Amino acid sequence: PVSHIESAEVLLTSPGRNFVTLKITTSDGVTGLGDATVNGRELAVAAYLTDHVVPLLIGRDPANIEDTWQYLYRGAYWRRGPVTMAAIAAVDVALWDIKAKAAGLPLYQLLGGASRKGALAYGHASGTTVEALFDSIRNHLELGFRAIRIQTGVPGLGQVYGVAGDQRPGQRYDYEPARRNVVAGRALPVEEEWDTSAYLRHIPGVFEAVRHEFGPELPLLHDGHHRMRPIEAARLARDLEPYRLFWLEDATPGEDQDALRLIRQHSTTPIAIGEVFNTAFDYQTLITERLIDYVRSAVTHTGGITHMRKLLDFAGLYGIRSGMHGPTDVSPVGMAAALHLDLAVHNFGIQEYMKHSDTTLEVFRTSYTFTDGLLHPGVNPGLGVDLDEDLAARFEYTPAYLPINRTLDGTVHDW
Ligand code: GCO
Ligand code: MG
Repeated sequence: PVSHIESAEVLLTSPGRNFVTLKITTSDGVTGLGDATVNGRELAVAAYLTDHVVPLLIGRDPANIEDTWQYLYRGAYWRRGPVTMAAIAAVDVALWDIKAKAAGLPLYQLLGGASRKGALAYGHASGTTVEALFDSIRNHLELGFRAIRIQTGVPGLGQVYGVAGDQRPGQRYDYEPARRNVVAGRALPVEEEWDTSAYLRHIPGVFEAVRHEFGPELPLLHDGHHRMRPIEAARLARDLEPYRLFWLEDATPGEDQDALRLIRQHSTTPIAIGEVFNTAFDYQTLITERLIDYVRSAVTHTGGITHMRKLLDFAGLYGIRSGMHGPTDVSPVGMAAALHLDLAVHNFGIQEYMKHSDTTLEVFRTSYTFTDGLLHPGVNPGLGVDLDEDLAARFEYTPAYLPINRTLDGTVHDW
C-alpha cells in the first residue's frame, strides 16, 4: 500500500520574530516542513492552512506533489494572492522535503542536481550616514560577502526603512523588517516619514562615494522599496548608471507592471522586482517584454518549489535571472528551499541573505552554509532543516508589522 499523509500541523513560533511552519507527517513516519510566513499577516495564513487546507490533505499520496499543487490552486476557485500562495507553498515545500528524505537525497538532486558550487549571496550594508555605511560595507566584506546591498539614511528624515541601527564589527546587524508600536496595550505598525525628492537628491552621491572608496568591481545593489513614481524611478535609474549597479530593486509599486516599461525606456540600470508578487502571472508582461532583469519572488510566497521552478524556467527563456527574496521574515525552512533551487536552476543570478538571529537558528536547525560569499544548502536528505518543537513552543506569537510610510504632509505613501 502506498503511504498517505497522516497529519499536518501548523506551528507558530516567535524566536525573535514570527514564523508560520507547516509540518506534514506521512503514514511511513516521514516528516516534511514548509514555511508559510507572511510578515505582519501570519495568522491569516495559519487559519487558511488549518481551516481549509489541512483537512483536504489527510489521506492524500504525499508523492503526487504536482497533483496536490493543482488541487489546491485550481480547486480553490479563488486563485492567487499572498495568503493562498504562501499556504500552497508550505504544503508544496513540505512534500518536496518528504520526497527528498524518502529518496535519501538533498532536495537539489531531485531538481536536476547542482549547476554551480554555491549561490552568490548579497548582504545588507546600511548606515544612517555615509561614514556608517562605509563601516558596514567593510564589515560585510570581512564577513565574506562578495555582493552588497547599500541603503542609507536621508538627510532631513528620521528612521528610514532598510537601515539598521548601530553596528559592532563582526556582528549580525541586519535591520528587522517587522516592529511594534505599542499604544494602550495594542501593537500597531511603526510610522515613518518619507520624502522622495530628498531621497532622489541624496542617493546618487552615496553611490559615487561608495564607488570611490571601494572601487568598480564590488557588485552593489539598492532597494527602492516601491516608493517612487515611474518618472522618478526612471530618473534615479539613469542617475545611477555611472555606478554600474548589479540591480535597482522595487523602484515602483509592484502592481503596476507598465511602470517598469518607463524605467526601461530611460535607463540600462538592471531592474529587479517581485518580492510582493505571488505567481508567474504577475510577471507575464515583465518577462515576455523583457522589462526586468531579476525575479525577486521567494519560494515561500510564490507557491513553493513547484511554481517557482516554472516561473524561473519561464524567465530563463527570456534571459532573466533569479534573485530570490531572503529577508529574515522568510524562515530558515523557506531559505533552505530557496537554496536548493538556487543551486539547481540554470538561470540563477543572486540570493539575498539576511542571516537569522541565533535564537531563530536554535529553533530551526539548518544545514546550509555560507563560505567565501557563497551559500550552499548542504547535503542532508530533504531540505536539511529540523525544527525543535519544544523550544519553538516557548516563543509565543507576538504581533508585529512592517512600518507604515507617510510623506511629510502626513499622506500615506507607497511602501
Ligand atoms: C528585502 C525587503 C524586505 C521586505 C520584507 C517584507 O529586499 O529584503 O524589501 O525588507 O520589506 O521582507 O516582509
Ligand atoms: Mg526588497
